[in-house]
Amino acid sequence: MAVLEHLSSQEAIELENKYGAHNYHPLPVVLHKGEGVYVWDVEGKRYYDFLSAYSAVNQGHCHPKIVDALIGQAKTLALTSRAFYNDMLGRYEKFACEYFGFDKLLPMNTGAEAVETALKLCRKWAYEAKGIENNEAEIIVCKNNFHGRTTTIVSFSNDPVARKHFGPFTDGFIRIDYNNLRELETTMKNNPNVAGFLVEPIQGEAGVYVPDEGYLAGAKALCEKYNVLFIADEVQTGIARTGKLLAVDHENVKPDILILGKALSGGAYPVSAVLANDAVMNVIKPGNHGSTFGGNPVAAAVAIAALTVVKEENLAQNAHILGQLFRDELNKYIANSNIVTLVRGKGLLNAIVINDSEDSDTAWNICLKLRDNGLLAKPTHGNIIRFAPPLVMDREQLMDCVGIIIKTLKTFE
Ligand code: IF1
Repeated sequence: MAVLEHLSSQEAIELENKYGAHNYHPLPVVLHKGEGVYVWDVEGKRYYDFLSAYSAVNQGHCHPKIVDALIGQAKTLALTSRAFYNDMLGRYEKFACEYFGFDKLLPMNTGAEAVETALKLCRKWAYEAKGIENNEAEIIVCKNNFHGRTTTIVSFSNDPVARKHFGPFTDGFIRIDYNNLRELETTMKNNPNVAGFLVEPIQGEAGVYVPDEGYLAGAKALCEKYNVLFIADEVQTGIARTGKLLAVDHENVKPDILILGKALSGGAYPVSAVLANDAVMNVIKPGNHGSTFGGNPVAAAVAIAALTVVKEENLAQNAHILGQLFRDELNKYIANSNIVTLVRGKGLLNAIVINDSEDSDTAWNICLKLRDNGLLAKPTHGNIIRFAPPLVMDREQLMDCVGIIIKTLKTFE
């Protein structure tokens, strides 16, 4: 079979099965093309994408402005490494620093790399600015967190599937309950070696778990009180997804360290970043950290375009309005439903909880039926289905999707 020969869904799935490592269990649909809020499978069937590559494609599939930036820069200069300067990185750094309101940016590629970068930055700040004794720094994290898949990041996960047989693990993390300010304060008070608090403003993988109002602002105030860095992982919640540019903006919180990924590129390219002010970022010196691809000219051009689209198309406001509509419509249905217990979320990051045990396959079966009805979503943690469409959706399309979702749920009542 020639590599470029047309494949059926079945053939494509068999190839991945035979030659790919089995580190995923995808929904059986083979996608070939995307545009805006839609994707098409290899047989030409069209679907609404209600995952958006886990919120990487906030700007919609193949956004022409982002694709143009990608192609134009790829034809001019793709990679220099950081051994030399390039004429795109500084432009992008200035653009992003002004856009998010920070002094400096450190460019990486994937979300997990950016989280690792933030952890290293926090530790170095702890020893060189806060004055913690070498190797004693602790970083507080939350139960049921998801921050990526490196050995250090899985060290402080409590997901047995993500952790089992990947030890020995990295020390220096204290895990506390999410959404619990009292435990956060006790931990900081009892431990002078705490350097940072790493938190997702909404826990995505945990099932779109939204903390109480005031939690983020309260946590930030505690960080100030105990001279601890507030590290916001906005890899999934950032870039307009929750109805504001950043999810911390809902509580007017400014993180000491901001972690971005995914939609920073609109999904066109792996681009991640860590932002901080000088007092923190300046502890990093030449040789301390880096990446061959981080800050490459293509990434810089793509990120500028992707962030420009977010503002030009008012994606945060659209996510806010459509998200409210989505939850209102689903709540009307849920009032008389036996199969769905609740809908929760912010902006266009939402989830429904299916009324069945965590190990049941009901949510999976609902997703298969949604697929048949032309909408793609994926269960998380057994009985929860996440709904995160591209933010370029319009009201009519959203109502069409609500119709598909309710029609599908009805067949499971
Ligand atoms: C997978 C979830 C989403 C993230 C936060 C860092 C990263 C992620 C808050 C790492 C990545 C992903 C990765 C993806 C599944 C996914 C996910 F279901 F696990 F929770 F988005 F909802 N911080 N999230 O959510 O970024 O290194 O992947 O670029 O397949 O592992 P990455």
